[in-house]
Amino acid sequence: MTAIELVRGDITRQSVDAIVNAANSSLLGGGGVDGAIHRRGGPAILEECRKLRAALPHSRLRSSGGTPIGKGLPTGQAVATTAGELDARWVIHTVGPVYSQSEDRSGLLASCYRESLRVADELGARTIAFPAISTGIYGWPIDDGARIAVETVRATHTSVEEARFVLFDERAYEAFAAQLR
Ligand code: AR6
Repeated sequence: MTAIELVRGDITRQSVDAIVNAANSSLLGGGGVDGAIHRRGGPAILEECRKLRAALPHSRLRSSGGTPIGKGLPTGQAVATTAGELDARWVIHTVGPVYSQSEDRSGLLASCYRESLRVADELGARTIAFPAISTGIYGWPIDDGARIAVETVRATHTSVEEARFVLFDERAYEAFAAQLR
């Protein structure tokens, strides 16, 4: 069984086998966790992201601004790159769904956690650090985001021994702690 741990802090400071990035379909970087990971991890991560992206099929998705993203990783999927200068072996990039009040996208959010663990298993990672995917720029309410995160990791069969949720602020930490109680 996977042990679940909660840490309040910065995910780029974690020492684990794999750090999960809350990326976007372009895999070319962004703000939030994504920006922090590329900043601290250095250019090797972006270089591998570009190569992975080139091998992806063209996506019909558009960015939130309406621009076609071209080649892209579909929402809910995950891919791995080097962790560059981070204290980890891999970064697993996953694309969370943008929160919608009119459409239930919770299956896609659960898929991010499940697919990240599947990729971690393929790599042989034993420890993994997750951010609260989609709960920042993508607008997912933190209590619901925490519920989906904890339920999905608990329900996923994996060889990962420790899953650490790294929460940036007290509010997010409390939301996850409530799910573990
Ligand atoms: N360590 C841990 N958690 C963090 C950190 C950090 N260094 N920085 C922010 N958080 P977000 P999303 C928290 O916005 O909602 C990017 O532009 C934050 O408080 O990083 O999935 C991508 O390129 C929040 O609770 O990811 C995409 O375009 C959580 O991490 C888009 O943002 C996730 O916030 C993805 O949006």
